Amino acid sequence: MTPPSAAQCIRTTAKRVRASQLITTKCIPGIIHTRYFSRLPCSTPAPELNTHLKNDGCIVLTQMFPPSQISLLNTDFHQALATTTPGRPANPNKAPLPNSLDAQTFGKNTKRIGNLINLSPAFRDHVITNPTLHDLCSEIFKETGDYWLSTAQMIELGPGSKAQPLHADGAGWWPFWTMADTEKEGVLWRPEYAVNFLIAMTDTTVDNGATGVVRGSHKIRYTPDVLNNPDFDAWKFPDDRVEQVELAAGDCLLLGSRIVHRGEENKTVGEKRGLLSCTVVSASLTPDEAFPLVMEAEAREAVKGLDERAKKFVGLRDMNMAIGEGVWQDFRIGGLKTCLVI
Ligand SMILES: O=C(O)CCC(=O)C(=O)O
Ligand SMILES: [Fe+2]
Repeated sequence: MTPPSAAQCIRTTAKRVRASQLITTKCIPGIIHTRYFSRLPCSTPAPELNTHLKNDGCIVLTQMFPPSQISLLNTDFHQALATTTPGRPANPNKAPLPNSLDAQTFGKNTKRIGNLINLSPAFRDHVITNPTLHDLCSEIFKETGDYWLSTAQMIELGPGSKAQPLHADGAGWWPFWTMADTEKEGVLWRPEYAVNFLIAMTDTTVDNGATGVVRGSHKIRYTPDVLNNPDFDAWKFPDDRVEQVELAAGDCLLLGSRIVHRGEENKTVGEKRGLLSCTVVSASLTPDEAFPLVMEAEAREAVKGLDERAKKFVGLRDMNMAIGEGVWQDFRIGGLKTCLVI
């Protein structure tokens, strides 16, 4: 199938928003949203973690980050959040969404910041180097090749913010809408191309807005006519199908590209729920943030001391794909590694 044109992509996004508007976010009293998906320690072998991710659409990695690293990250993030306006996307250059959807999507009292590569030394030292993240991504993306960071955003969900519209994160890239479902040895084969590591910076609870997930929604089959369907309703689920996944600070809820989910309502009076979202995509796709171009002198100097995986993760190395000659290549002798001197 021909990939959609830019105009089609824009229309798709608009439809996504329209569909999201139809979702009921009313809370039904008495329903307890505390069932759990697989909760596995980071010492679990990556192939096993990946099997759970494929089967369930998401998993919890327990204590992926120790308290000392969470504390350093929070110190950096709080400083940046102090001067951030709530109810806006992480990219301050973005125009507001149509029909005043900003508050509904980004949370009326929720702050989001991107540009963490420049804003946070702890993010550079401890997140882009995290061994579990890399071991698992190597396994998840091995069907297509290398992977890189698309965007990292700190989300501080403030009291009074309502639930987000239900959505699947992979929908930001064309394979979500157009990739055919293929059977391989009797099993549905869909190479994963985008995942979101939602890392808890505070404990997340049912009351303060722990992420809600729709069990089984990663198996929805989207038909090609979805691109032309103004009544798209695949993400409309009643509230009792949305299970909140509580996390302790340092845990990570890892979402596959197709699982339907949302940030939930923060019903507390004064608690802020902190979640660091790191979206990782196949290197065959374009990331949200242009890390190699936006890295300022301090960040550039700091990443020089990081390992090769971390450098590749933020676009400072040539990318190899399972099929084809590679992407993001430097054809000069030695490639990006030699020519960038980073
Ligand atoms: O805040 C959350 O719990 C989830 C956020 C999210 O799903 C998103 O922004 O894509
Ligand atoms: Fe999401």
